[in-house]
Amino acid sequence: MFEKILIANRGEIALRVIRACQEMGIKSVAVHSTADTDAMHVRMADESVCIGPAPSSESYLSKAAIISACEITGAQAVHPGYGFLSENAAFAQALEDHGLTFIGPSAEHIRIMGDKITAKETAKALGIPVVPGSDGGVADFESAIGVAAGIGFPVIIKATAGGGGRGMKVAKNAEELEVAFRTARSEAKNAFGNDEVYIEKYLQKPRHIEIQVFGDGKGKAVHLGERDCSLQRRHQKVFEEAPGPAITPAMRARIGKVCADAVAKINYIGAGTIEFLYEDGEFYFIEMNTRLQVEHPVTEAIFGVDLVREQIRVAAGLEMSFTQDELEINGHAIEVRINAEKLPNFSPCPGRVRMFHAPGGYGVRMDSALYSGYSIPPYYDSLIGKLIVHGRDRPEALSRLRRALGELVVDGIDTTTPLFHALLAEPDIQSGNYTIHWLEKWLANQFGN
Ligand code: MV4
Repeated sequence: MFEKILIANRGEIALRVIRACQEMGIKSVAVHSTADTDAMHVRMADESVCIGPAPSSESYLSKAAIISACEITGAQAVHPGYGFLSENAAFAQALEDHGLTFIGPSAEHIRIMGDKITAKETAKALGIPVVPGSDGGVADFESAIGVAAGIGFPVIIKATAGGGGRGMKVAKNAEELEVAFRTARSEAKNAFGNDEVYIEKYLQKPRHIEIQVFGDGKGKAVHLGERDCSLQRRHQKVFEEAPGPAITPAMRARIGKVCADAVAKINYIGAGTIEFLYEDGEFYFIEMNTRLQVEHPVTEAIFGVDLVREQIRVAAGLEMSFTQDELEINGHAIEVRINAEKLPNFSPCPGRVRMFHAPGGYGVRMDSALYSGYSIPPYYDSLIGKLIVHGRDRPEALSRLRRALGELVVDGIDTTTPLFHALLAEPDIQSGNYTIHWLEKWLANQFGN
């Protein structure tokens, strides 16, 4: 096992990894920018290294600075958290070249899944159901029309180098396709320096369902069910739950096995998430994330598994500490993202937190790096906490969430907390009746924006 791990991240996820290290008897090294000298992850780690100025491009994204910090401190492995360098194949490779372990999948697997066309081809070849569409990139409008004729309108044009919803265009007919195709290509060129696009059948009312997978890198893999992350605003998740309200045990077992078998076959190591659109009883692969996700705690809650501990174990060459047969769902979990943002426009709201009080009690977990008196710097994303509740069933989780939100105090700045009080009053949220479009429509009705 590693003696010392460096955490190449900040905020709540850095704390999450430090806590796993502490429980495993592993020393932790925090890295931080000059804007984060007073950050909680620096205080909580055994050691810390300043790796650069406030902009993440010169600190949390600096491969050289992080590798130097490993050399200075003697850290043998790096946990990247999510965001920053977590899905950077060159970083995973650079660590390996320096004799360090990247706690995550191989550089090759990161690269494959980072290119959306290659990811889809790989998924398809591994037996994962994909959205009907073009075989690879579509070079000209004539080919685009040909693809649309085959699958039928509406279609969606996506940038190969895109992801997370950037560079997508929907076309309902041939005229719209002509404009959409040209715009999508030029926007992709501008945004990603790569104008390759592909085409898919546009699903009109799907849910976003993602399957948590975990591999040992030696041909064994399991799935840990799904999360329903359909409640998003501008491709940012705000509310996630497991199990998915629309997913039956039979559907879970079927798609879960397909996903576990697929990642086993490629000797995938560590945590991964296979994202699907789910409509009318069918799953359609869209992307795979080769990292630990923000919403991993809802899976941890219902399966009773510490995913970060397992990531560290397999990275060190140990076995996973469970088999598929031992994994059983217990109850229902919900996570809400507490962001330093002012409603109704979700404008970032950094600043000094006069008072912070985390909710507690049975079935409540608050992952946050806040403390009373802390000043949230303006340079990084606005997530300041994740409130995760676990109950015996969905109604109990919802009641517990309402109760826990009532205990949360973040004084001095605005947060997204009022949004969740309002959502909990909605019959569709209470019944689990929502798709990927529900939240944006609801927000437009509430605030007319
Ligand atoms: C789609 C789609 C409908 N049909 N693909 C958006 C983010 C990116 N990961 C995939 N996205 C979508 N792909 C087809 N063929 C609708 C979306 C989409 C979406 C997906 C998940 C969660 C929220 C979303 C909001 C708008 C559009």
